[in-house]
Amino acid sequence: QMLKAGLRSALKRGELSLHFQPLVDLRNGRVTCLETLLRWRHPLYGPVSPAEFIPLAEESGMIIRLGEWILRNACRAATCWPDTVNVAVNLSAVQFRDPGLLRALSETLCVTALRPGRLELEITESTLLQDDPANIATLDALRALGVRIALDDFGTGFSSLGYLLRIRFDKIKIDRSFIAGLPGRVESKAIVSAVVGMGHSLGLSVTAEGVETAEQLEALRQLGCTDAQGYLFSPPVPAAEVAALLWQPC
Ligand code: G
Ligand code: G
Ligand code: MN
Ligand code: NA
Repeated sequence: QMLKAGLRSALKRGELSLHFQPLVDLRNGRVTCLETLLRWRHPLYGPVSPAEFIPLAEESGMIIRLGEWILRNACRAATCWPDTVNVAVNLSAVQFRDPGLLRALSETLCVTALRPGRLELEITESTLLQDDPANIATLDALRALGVRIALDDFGTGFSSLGYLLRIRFDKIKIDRSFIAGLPGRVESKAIVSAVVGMGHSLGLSVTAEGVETAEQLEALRQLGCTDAQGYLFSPPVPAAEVAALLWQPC
C-alpha cells in the first residue's frame, strides 16, 4: 500500500537512519556493544516503526538491498568507536535465507575494514524455526567469517534449545518479557536464572533486554547476567550521540 511504495524511495530520499542502543557490562558499567536499530521518518506520517515496515520490505524483497545498506553503515559507524566496542545488526529471516548473504557480508567487512569479531549478527529464534539443515550450514559459514552470532529474543520462539546443541552461538539475549517481571515475579526470576546458568555453562555471554529500572538491574547483577540493555541506560540514539555514551560509563 502507501507505506510499501514509500519505502522504495525512502532510501534514496534519505528518510532512513540508524540509531544505536548500548549494551552495558554489569561488572564495570562499560559499553560492550551497540545494537543497530533502523529508523524511518516518513515525510507525511512521521516516524514509522521497523516492526511495521520490515515485514513490508521482506515481502517486496527490498530487505536484501536495505539489509546491505544497514550492514554497511553500521560497520562504517563502528570503525569510529574504540576497538573494544562491538556493533550488533539484526538479520531478518529473509536476509538469513538469502544465498547472497555471505558474499555481501564479506564484501562489507572488506570495504569498511571492520574487524569481523566486532560485528555481532542478531538472529531470532523464529528465524531458525524450521529445523532446516541449511540453517546450520549458514550459521557455520557466518561463524567462519569471524563474525559473532547472538540468539535474539530468546525464550519467545520454540526451537532454540536444539540449535544450542549443534551451533556455537556467542551470546543469548533474553527477551524483555522475562525481564519485565523482575525482581518480584518468581517465575521470571527462575527462568532468567536458568537461562543465565545454561548460557554460562555453554560459554556464552547472556544479555538482558528491556531493562528499565534499577531494581531489575540489581536482580540481574545478582543472577550473574553478563550485560544489559534498555531504557535505564539509554534509548537508541543517533550515531552522532554515541561518542557521549562511550565516555560516560553508567
Ligand atoms: O526499535 P524497535 O525499535 O521499535 O524495533 C522494533 C523491531 O524491529 C525489533 O524487533 C527490532 O529487532 C526490529 N528491527 C529494528 N531495526 C532493524 C534492522 O535494522 N533490521 C531488522 N531486520 N530488524 C530491525
Ligand atoms: O527485537 P529486538 O530486541 O531487536 O528489538 C529491540 C526493541 O526493543 C526496539 O524496539 C527497541 O526500541 C526496544 N527497546 C529497547 N530498550 C527497551 C526498554 O528498555 N523497554 C522497552 N519496552 N523496549 C525497549
Ligand atoms: Mn535485537
Ligand atoms: Na531482542
